[in-house]
Amino acid sequence: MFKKILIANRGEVALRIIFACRELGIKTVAVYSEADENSLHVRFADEDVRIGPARSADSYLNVPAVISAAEITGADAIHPGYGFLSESAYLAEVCEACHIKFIGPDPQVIRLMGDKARARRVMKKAGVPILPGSDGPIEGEEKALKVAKEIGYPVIVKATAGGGGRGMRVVRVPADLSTAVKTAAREAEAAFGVGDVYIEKYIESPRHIEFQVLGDQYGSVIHLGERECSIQRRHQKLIEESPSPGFSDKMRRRMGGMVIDAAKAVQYTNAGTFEFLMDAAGHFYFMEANTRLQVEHPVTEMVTGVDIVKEQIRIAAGERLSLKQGDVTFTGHSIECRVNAEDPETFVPSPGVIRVFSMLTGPGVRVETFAHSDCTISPFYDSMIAKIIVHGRDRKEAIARMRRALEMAVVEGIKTTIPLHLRVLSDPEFINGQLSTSYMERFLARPRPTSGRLAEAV
Ligand code: MV4
Repeated sequence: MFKKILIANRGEVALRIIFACRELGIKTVAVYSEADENSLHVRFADEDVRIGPARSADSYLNVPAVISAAEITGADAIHPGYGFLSESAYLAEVCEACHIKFIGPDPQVIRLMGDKARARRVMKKAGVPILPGSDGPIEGEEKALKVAKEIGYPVIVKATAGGGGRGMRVVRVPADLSTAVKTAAREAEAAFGVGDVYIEKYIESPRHIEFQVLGDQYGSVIHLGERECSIQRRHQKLIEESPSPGFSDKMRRRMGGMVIDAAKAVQYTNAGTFEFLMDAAGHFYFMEANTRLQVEHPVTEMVTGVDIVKEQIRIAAGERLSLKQGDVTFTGHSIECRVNAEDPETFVPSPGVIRVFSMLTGPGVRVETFAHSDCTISPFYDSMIAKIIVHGRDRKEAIARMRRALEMAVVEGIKTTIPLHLRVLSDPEFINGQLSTSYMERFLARPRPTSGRLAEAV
């Protein structure tokens, strides 16, 4: 087992990784930027190294600085968390060269999944359903028109290097295809330095369902079920849950089995997430795979009882998976709300000093946060300040617990998205589990009371 792990991240996920290390008896090294000197991840790590100025590009994204910090402190592994360098095949390669274990999949697997067109081909070969589309990157206008005609409109043009919604264009008529391909390619070139795009059949208002997998270095792979992540706005997830409402055990076994085969086909190790789109008829199609720990991993932990971060560390250290597929059970229902430092009406970031911060827990309530009274929320980083995660015997109890926890949360000094969460959690459509990726857009477009008792109630 590792003696010392460097955590190449900040915020709540850095703390989450410190918790796991402490429980495993592993020493920790925090790295931090000038803006994070007084952060809790620095306070609770055994050692800390300042790696640069506030801007992420100069600190948390600086590979030489991160590697130097690991060398200086004698860390034998690096956990990248999520965001920042978590899906950098380059960091994983440099770690290999420096004999520091990168806690994540091998660089080749990270690189494969980073190329969405290649990942599509590999998944298809492994027997995972994919949407009809181009076999690889599109070469030329004629080819694009030919493929689109074959699969039928609407189609979606996506960047091979994309993900998270950047460099995407929906095309409904052939006349718009050429412009869409060009603008998507230009956007992709600017954002990722790779201008390749591919085409897929477009699904209207799909559900976003993802599967958590764990694979060890001996070829064993298990899945921990699905997460429903359809409640998002502009590709930022707001609420996630597990199980997905209306998802059957049969479906979980079927999709889970496919995901395991797919992970085995690419010799996947460590934690990973396979994302799918599900159409109204219940058909599902592979979208992309994320080669990192995800923000929403706690909902899976709550229903399975598996500590995903500890599993990641054990796997990277060369241990076998601590459980077999047959040992994985799914109990009750879990929901996560991401609390962001944003105006709940306009979503404009609301950095500043939190004067009073309190998030009471209680039965079936878990809070993951780096915030506390008198802490400063920096404008330099992601606006997520806390995750409230609940577990209940069923979805109804989970919703009631979440409402209670949100109602009793106190955050003074900055604006947060808590009022928005409370509105969603009392919406009959949400309560009935009528979810899709267009839910939030419709929800936000709906007229609502601006004053009076009803407005005060929500
Ligand atoms: C799609 C799609 C419909 N059809 N692909 C958005 C993020 C990127 N990773 C892929 N995305 C989508 N791909 C086809 N063929 C709809 C989306 C999409 C979406 C997906 C998941 C969660 C939220 C979304 C919001 C808008 C569009």
